[in-house]
Formats: sequence, structure tokens, C-alpha cells
Amino acid sequence: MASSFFERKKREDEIKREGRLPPGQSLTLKFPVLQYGPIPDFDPSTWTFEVWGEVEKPFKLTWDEFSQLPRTKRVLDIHCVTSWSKFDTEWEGVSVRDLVDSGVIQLKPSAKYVIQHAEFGFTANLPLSVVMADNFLMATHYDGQPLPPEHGAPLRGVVGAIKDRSDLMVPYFWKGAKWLRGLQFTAVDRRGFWEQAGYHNEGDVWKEERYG
Ligand SMILES: Nc1nc2c(c(=O)[nH]1)N[C@H]1C(S)=C(S)[C@@H](COP(=O)(O)O)O[C@H]1N2
Ligand SMILES: [Mo]
Repeated sequence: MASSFFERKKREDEIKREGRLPPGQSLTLKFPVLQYGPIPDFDPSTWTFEVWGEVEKPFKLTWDEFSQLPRTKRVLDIHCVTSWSKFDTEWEGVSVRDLVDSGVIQLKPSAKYVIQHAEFGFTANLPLSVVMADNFLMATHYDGQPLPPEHGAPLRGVVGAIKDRSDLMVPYFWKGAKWLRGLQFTAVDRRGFWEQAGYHNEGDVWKEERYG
């Protein structure tokens, strides 16, 4: 529709002026759905979340237990490698840094990378420094509502930019695994699903690191 066309363009121009539109990206007001493969069912009675690898005590939580972890909110600009960007998206969930700070996750000094493990064997790799930063969250809610199945219910990794935080490394949105089931901390980096398929290993949106 003409009105939404102009609305989109006007908003994109504002964002561009604020220096928040990375090279080669365009603003969308929609929320596209992208993944390889089907959308899994969520059964709270069998769902588990596992933490293992370079940690002092590996553990596994049920959905009930995960739901009791401390929660926090983040507002992120998300940038998909296919060129859409969505601004000021609101997420709520569990911060990995909070879990480390509170001793729920006890990292070994050898922990340098994190692999998100999702349903159907999907993986995404990031440096520990990015997963521990303010712009990474394990989200259960989007825009005030529990995640819909197609966006990763009940839990997904999200990573994006925070307005006026040029100190943060900002990877493309594929580095957030939908239907997240665990975190593996590793000493050496290991490419995830899309990284093995040809995407860039770091995926810095400001450097336009799309393909490896
Ligand atoms: N489990 C899983 N998570 C995934 C993917 C996938 O294929 N499987 N694709 C990634 C990609 S390429 C993108 S752009 C985002 C899309 O998230 P959305 O569908 O909520 O927009 O999910 C990411 N997380
Ligand atoms: Mo993507």
C-alpha cells in the first residue's frame, strides 16, 4: 500500500541520518521468517536446556527451571544477511553474562567461544566476548509476547545493535539460533550451520562480512 511504502521510506531516511543503517541493508517494518528446515513443536514436559563444554559444572535445566532464571530486556536493531534490517525490536529473556556473573554458569579460563545448539542439529558460533556482551540475549519474548513458533519458541538467541553503542561487535541476525536448546563453551572456534554453508565466520554487519 502507498501509505506503508512512504512510512517505510521516511523511517529508513531517519535511521540513515542517525547512522544506524549498515551498508547494503534496507529497513523493513515487517518481521520476515527465515530458517533452514521445519518449525519444531515445543513440549514443556520434555524440553531441556543444556550447558556444557569448558565449564566447571555442566548442567541441564527443564523448562520450569529455565523459566525461573533472572530475566532482562533488550532493545536491538537486527540485521539479516539477506539485507533486511529491523530497528528498535524489543526482547526479553535471559542474559548469558548475568548467568556467569551470578555463578549459574562457571566458565573455565579455557572458554573462548560459544556454540548455540538448536533443534534439528542447527548450530551458530560466536566468540565468548560477543555472547557475554549487552547485545546478545537468550530471548523468550518478543514485543511483549512469548515468541511465536516461527520466530523460535520457546527460546532463541538474538544478537543485534544497541543505539549509541558503537563499542559493540554486531553480527548479522543468523548468529541467533531459533529453538535454542543449549550452549556449548569451547576453547577453539568451530563453524556453525550457516558459517559452514558459506557465510562469513564473524559476520560483522558494519564491515559487511556476509560471505566467508
Ligand atoms: N534454528 C535455526 N535458527 C536460525 C536459522 C535457522 O536456519 N535455524 N536461521 C538464522 C537466520 S539466517 C536468520 S536471518 C534468523 C531469522 O530469524 P527470524 O525468522 O525470526 O526472522 O534466524 C537465524 N536462526
Ligand atoms: Mo538470515
